[in-house]
Amino acid sequence: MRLLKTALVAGALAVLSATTIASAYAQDTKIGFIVKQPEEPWFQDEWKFADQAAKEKGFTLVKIGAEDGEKLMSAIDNLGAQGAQGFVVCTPDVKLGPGIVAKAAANNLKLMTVDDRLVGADGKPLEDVPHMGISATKIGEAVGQAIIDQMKARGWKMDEVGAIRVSYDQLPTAVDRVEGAISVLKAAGFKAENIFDAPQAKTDTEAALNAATVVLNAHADIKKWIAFGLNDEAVLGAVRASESVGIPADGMIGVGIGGAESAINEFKKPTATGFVGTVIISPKRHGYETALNMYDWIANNKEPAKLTLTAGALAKRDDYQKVRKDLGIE
Ligand code: FCA
Repeated sequence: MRLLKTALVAGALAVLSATTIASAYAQDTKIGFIVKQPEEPWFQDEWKFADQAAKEKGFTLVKIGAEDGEKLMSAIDNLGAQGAQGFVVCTPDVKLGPGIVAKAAANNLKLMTVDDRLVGADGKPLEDVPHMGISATKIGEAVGQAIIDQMKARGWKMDEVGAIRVSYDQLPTAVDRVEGAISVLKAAGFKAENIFDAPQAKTDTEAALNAATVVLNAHADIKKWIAFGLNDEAVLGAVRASESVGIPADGMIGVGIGGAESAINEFKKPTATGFVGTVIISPKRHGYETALNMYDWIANNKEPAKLTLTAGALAKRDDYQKVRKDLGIE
């Protein structure tokens, strides 16, 4: 009998402590941070800075890579099942917009997007979903200007130069970035017929290399090239392609966007390559600030701004360390 009593008490205690744990657990803030390309240094940096926010505020950050729509949808369900209250996402496909919004609502999760803004069935941005992105057109213009300055410094005649537009036109921010560069090039007298589209199947270096190789082979008579695209990886692909067809570094001017490890590794090479610069954007703002915004929304009911656009700063091989430091991302 005594034994039975002890067992009952122990059982009751176990139930009690389980409930206590559960309620403490429910009070905990858990935030998801889902990215489309976890292997890309930019996204690694975003996670790193989001982690910083989590440490400071004491919430749990759940980092998930979702390379396609299916993975993304199950990641959202998973966050719901884990008792998360919200998530920040850079989606693999912006057209999934309405589906993502519905999935978040079904799981009672607050939703904020970063980098790539969701669009509706009509292709227009879903303006109700808070978003932090880069000032894509302006940053593209800075890329175009950096390329013009470099062409001038090398004494190039614009008419002899070919331009590789590494493109990913299904993503609006990618279009804005390359079109920003093109507008500045055209205004400076660069001929539209010398700009060649190199559509990449994915936003990584290999896909850009493949796309740029097609352009270079189709115009083997052109010996001087410039290249731009949505990120550093796109431009690095074009630069690698130019090297593989025998164009020397002084025959290529590539300027990327990002400034994370892909660009830094290139600048660290002992000899300069055709990748001459990058417009550094801030993974700190995109990672730390969005995570903090989401936390404030959950914990303090403070809704994030509907749209925040961040700036960039041009950096080259000789000054990138300083630019990074100035941006607080060392
Ligand atoms: C997009 C690109 C990334 C990065 C980010 C700010 O998501 O794919 O490389 O440039 O915007």
